[in-house]
Amino acid sequence: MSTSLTYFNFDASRGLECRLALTIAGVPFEDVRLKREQWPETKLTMPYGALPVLEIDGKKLAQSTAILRYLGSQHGMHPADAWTASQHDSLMQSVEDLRHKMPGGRGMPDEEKKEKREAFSAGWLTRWAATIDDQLQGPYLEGETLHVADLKLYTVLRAFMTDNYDHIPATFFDPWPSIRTFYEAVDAHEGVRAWLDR
Ligand SMILES: N[C@@H](CCC(=O)N[C@@H](CS)C(=O)NCC(=O)O)C(=O)O
Repeated sequence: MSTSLTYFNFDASRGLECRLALTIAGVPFEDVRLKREQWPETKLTMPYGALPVLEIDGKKLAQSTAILRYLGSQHGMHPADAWTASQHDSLMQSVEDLRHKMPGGRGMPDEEKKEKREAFSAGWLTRWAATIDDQLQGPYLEGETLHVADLKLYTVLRAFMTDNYDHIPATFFDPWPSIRTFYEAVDAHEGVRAWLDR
């Protein structure tokens, strides 16, 4: 069986969470990293014209959450119980909401970005954090067992914790200690470290 994961040449966002899932599931895969200049032409060949795309024996699967669910179901990293699985899906979808709602696209003047991000963090993001905090059994979402939903949540939190967003401090999640505990536990997971420190 030949497996590849195509994404851009950086370890973050939707590409990182899928690479982590493949690595931790123990699936050998080709880590295809596109250069920006390769994208316009490659985009035409990808379902929905976006990345990441998982390819197994010539068959393509797009959409990061679908990729994670597939890998999780195949490798014991997505709950077998339908209700619990749906709770994980719901959380993963909320991570996608966060990515889409984060204000401050390329070219936005800094003053406007500051105003929008401060309002976003005081409002939508605060509510999101409280909702996530409520669900974490500790250290991971479902206790001691790592699931693909943990990898998606970790990946989005990592961008905040590593000070990736202007005007939202890396300490933003400090009022929710279980989020910090969660983040540190996934960050220290041997499979996550093996990938990030390689
Ligand atoms: N809903 C999709 C979103 C995919 C997406 O927007 N990917 C970005 C990179 S993270 C992308 O391909 N951007 C380039 C483009 O849309 O042309 C998913 O979850 O995979």
